[in-house]
Amino acid sequence: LNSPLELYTTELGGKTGISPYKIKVERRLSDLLDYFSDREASEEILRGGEDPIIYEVYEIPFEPLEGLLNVGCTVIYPGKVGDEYYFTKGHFHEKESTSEIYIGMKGEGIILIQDHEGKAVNIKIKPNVLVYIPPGTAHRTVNVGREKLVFIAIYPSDAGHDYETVRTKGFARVVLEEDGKPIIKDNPRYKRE
Ligand code: S6P
Ligand code: ZN
Repeated sequence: LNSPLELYTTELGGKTGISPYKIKVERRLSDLLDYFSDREASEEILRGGEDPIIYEVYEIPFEPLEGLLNVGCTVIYPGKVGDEYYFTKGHFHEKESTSEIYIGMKGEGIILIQDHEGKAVNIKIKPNVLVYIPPGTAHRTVNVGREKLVFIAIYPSDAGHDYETVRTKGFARVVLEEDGKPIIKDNPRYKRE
């Protein structure tokens, strides 16, 4: 990890969105089996001997400490499982008071944002758009384009990530391809609290 007392710079752009970075995380279809709506479609792809990369995250993280900011760059590949576009798992922050900033770099996507009651909004992300994600909300990013979706995230290093709520309850909305275009629908499988 970088020392939080030392200044650093990283260059924006290129394949990894930031360079240099410290940590690379890779998420493949097999990591996301509980997340995509069409489980049968997921298993079909895996049975075919493929386990495609869905997204990568390149990070410059600090230890969890109030006042420190982590930077991460997410690269979501273009693609679908059944009719559903590739997306990130999505999460709430464990520390409920923490917010986050996303900055679009490449490609186009939709951020699904919802609170614990399931009140949901969706917002476009693309180059030169900055999105403020308020505290207490789960966020998932969906790549609805034909190229990779690349965006930078800046968030408190002590935010913590609660993946379990989204894994078990799902998101209130899904983004599907219909007639070659993305449409946002209520998720029939969403388990309201
Ligand atoms: C972290 C921030 C992003 C995500 C990344 C991957 O707070 O929201 O860096 O970690 O987009 O998504 P996920 O849901 O797998 O962490
Ligand atoms: Zn987050």
